[in-house]
Amino acid sequence: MTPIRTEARPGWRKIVLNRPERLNAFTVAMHEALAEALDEAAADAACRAVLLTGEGRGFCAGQDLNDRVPDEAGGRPDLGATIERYYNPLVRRLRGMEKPVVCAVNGVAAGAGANMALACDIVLAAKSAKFIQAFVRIGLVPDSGGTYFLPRLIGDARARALAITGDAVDAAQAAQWGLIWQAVDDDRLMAEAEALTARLATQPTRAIAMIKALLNRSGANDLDAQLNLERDLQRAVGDTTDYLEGVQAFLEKREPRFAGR
Ligand code: T3D
Repeated sequence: MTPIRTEARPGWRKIVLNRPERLNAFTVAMHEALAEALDEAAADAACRAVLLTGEGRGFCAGQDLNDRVPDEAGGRPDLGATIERYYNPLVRRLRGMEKPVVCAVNGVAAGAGANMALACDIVLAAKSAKFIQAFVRIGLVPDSGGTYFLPRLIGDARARALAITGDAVDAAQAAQWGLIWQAVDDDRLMAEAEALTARLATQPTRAIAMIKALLNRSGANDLDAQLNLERDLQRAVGDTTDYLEGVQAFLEKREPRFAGR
């Protein structure tokens, strides 16, 4: 069974983590297949939005711990090397992709699985889903951007408690805290996530790419630097066909037909 499944839809792609028997935990093969699927979506001009989700009852349980047993001589895996080679590039791919990435968290999201979801642009979760900073439960620290995303999304007090205790947060609480966009009834999750992704695929893609770039920089920039960046990107987006269409459609009192360029 292939660890990643991609479904092409009109204007967008659905990428499914596909190791349900292990709650879609990461192996090297799954990392490599996911990287390839994301790169293909990024490179395809006809794909203007991406939906990421998991097969089965879990979203993603982080690193597959079966791959972390010391070898017969007691040799330990170099965790820094796998972070460098797989997890950090994954977060950078999601954040850096010049199109919106929706995440439908269909079940438990633990460890790097939880933080991969937080790296996406808009996160919907089934009400039965849980987010767990599971790292401390096995003697590790949060990775995949957890210590970056958590305090920015939910504040220092909640970030510290979640990271230090490894306690689970359910989807409703996560939405109330601002960790995710919405908690959705389980039987509505996929329809709502697909409808949202399909809608985003009809929006001004270049503008969305620049919105992502602005928000990605806002945590590190001071106000002056951010104002300058807004000026520069507004100048750039003002040259797109979609901007002309947006203004024209407004003046003609009709819905815009954005081409994504
Ligand atoms: O290593 C590095 O390179 C550094 C990077 C690290 C990144 C990380 O993500 S570290 C964190 C790794 N993940 C975890 O520690 C989570 C481990 N899993 C769990 O704590 C629980 O499975 C869950 C809380 C996620 C879900 O619990 P529950 O009760 O709903 O399901 P379960 O029964 O525990 O799991 C179902 C099956 O999936 C089970 O297999 P079985 O018994 O049916 O054959 C279980 O062993 C398997 N599974 C779940 N998570 C993992 C896993 N197998 C391997 N690795 C997993 N992470």
